[in-house]
Amino acid sequence: AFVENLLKHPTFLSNEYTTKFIDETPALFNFKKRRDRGTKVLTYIADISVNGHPETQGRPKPPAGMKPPRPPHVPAGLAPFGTKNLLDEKGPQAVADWMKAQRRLLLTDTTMRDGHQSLLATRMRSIDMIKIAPAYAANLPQLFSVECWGGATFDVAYRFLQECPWQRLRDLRTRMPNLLTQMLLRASNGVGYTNYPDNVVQEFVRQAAETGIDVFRVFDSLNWVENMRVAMDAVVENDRVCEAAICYTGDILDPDRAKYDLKYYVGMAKELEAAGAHVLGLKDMAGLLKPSAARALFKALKEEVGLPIHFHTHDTSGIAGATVLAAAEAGVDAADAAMDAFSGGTSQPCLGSIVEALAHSERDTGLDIASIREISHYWEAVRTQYSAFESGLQAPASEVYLHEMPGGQFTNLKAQARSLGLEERWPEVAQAYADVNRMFGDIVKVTPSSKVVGDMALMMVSQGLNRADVEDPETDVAFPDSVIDMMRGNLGQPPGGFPQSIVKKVLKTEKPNNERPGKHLAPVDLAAAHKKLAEELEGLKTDTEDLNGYLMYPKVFLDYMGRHRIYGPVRTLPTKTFFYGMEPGEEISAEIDPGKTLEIRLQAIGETGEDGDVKVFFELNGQPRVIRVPNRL
Ligand code: BTN
Ligand code: 3PY
Ligand code: ZN
Repeated sequence: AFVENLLKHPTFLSNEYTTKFIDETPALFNFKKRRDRGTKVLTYIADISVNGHPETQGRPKPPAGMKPPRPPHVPAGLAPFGTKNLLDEKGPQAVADWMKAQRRLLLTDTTMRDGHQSLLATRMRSIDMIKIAPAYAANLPQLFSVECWGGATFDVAYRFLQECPWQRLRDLRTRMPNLLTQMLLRASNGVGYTNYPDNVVQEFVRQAAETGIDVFRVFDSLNWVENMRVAMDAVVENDRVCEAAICYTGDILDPDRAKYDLKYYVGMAKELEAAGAHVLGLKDMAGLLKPSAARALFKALKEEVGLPIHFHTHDTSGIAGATVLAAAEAGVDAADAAMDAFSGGTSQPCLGSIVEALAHSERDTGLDIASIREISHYWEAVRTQYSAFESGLQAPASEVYLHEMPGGQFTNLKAQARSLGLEERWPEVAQAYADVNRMFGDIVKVTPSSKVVGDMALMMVSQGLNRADVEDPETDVAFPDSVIDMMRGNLGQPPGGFPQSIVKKVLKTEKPNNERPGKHLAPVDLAAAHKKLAEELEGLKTDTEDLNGYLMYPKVFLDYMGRHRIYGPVRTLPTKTFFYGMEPGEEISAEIDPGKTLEIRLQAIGETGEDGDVKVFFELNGQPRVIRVPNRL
């Protein structure tokens, strides 16, 4: 019973697990008088300094004496002509044509999205991105794009980092005016884990385009083109680059995996071309594409499809660099890589090494390696601050070819297995994951379908069930909610549908919906939703960015706003302060508005009083301030 409850707990289901004091203590929101932003930020620092941050407690600490990351100096406003200028001047089709005309291999830097999503549980804060953005603009104008938004970053920003994802995008946009910004969009699942009504997806794309996204990589977690059209059409309608992605799974070289063969991929590519994509994405989310398979696949795609092709992979196996080079040889137009300090393992292959490997060759990237070293040096210092979120994965893992887990899920599922006491039995989890995949008919596994397979695998291992037990009509199996939801058809249909036998076993007599889920979801009345949001926030003014956050994640957004009222603009704090508070005698500054900086000095932390409160003594811009916070330790 314990395991089943845990498996169904929403926090567990969202793949995130932490103790969140605030969310569980509504009394904290009963503030009467309004307090200024300085006081709010001091309250946050005082609380963390006394009680610690719930997410870093008991986790590895950054080294004592760690210096704040120092971005390289670049002349203000330097932004040589780049891909974004091309988009603004000539539109998305011109960008696609230009891609195809390049001899060099174009590169996308994923550090600000998939890099930290895959290595640091998506915990990188905006301030660490914003500070380096001008160096990208000034020194790497030859990049195809900077992937910096979407995927899990949206949800994690509100939920765990106490910051607004839209503001992050706006800040990056202004500091990289010459570079294409790129996001990952889960088609009808938006940046969430379930299908949304069509007009919610459309409104989200409209807002993302307005706030600053140029390239939308759109994918469906079951490779169902039917389920991608609404998102794709919205991107095209907003005059942004529509990169429609095929998710790669299986192995085209393996005759036993004939479901996903070369013909399958070429067929889907043609469907996406016909559906209006400007660019074809090949999204190898687990890093399964082997070098010789890449040669065959990209050769065929280049011959059969007119679109430029953009390759995304993960280095979980350790061999992704070779695959990128093979793809380059076969004529792929663009590839993803992460800056050196955020590359390798479950992240993307190493950007600097790809640049070096191709230098003086036909596909020379034209990127300046000295600038890459300088920027990666900065990222190295950034990464040090987040040691609490490192997964501890020490070496490449050929095991990925067995389980086929996406980069972002691998370490996450390992951590979940650990928290269920299954750490020693990881090989069984890996095998169960592979077995569940076959039982579900061999499906694409990527957010959210990967989570469904992961939930099922953990359930089976913890309950000692194997595939035969699950499939046996005589055994009663309590399936995780996510499995029931997927078999109902709420994530859409995989190629060929789900096997009848498993659908029957999961749904019993209930009939699944085999049509596009969005077809049956009533549109949301946006004006009414905005009114409801205003009521929830007692009249606080919100804009359409807020509304879009609320539409994706009502509770996550409202909780964020509740904490924002108490703690104010904590996104402006240095990362060390955000996660560890301050020491007596320490001084920091936080720019809460352009030109308005708080100079904060923590003088002393008092004893805990009779009432359980602690007085924390600060100087704020030279003025003494005392903040009381409860001692919860
Ligand atoms: C979260 O992880 O819940 C978001 C960050 C805000 C957490 C604050 S820190 C001060 C207070 N104490 C807690 O245990 N949570 C909140
Ligand atoms: C996401 O959906 O967040 C992914 O990174 C899928 O690979
Ligand atoms: Zn990825």
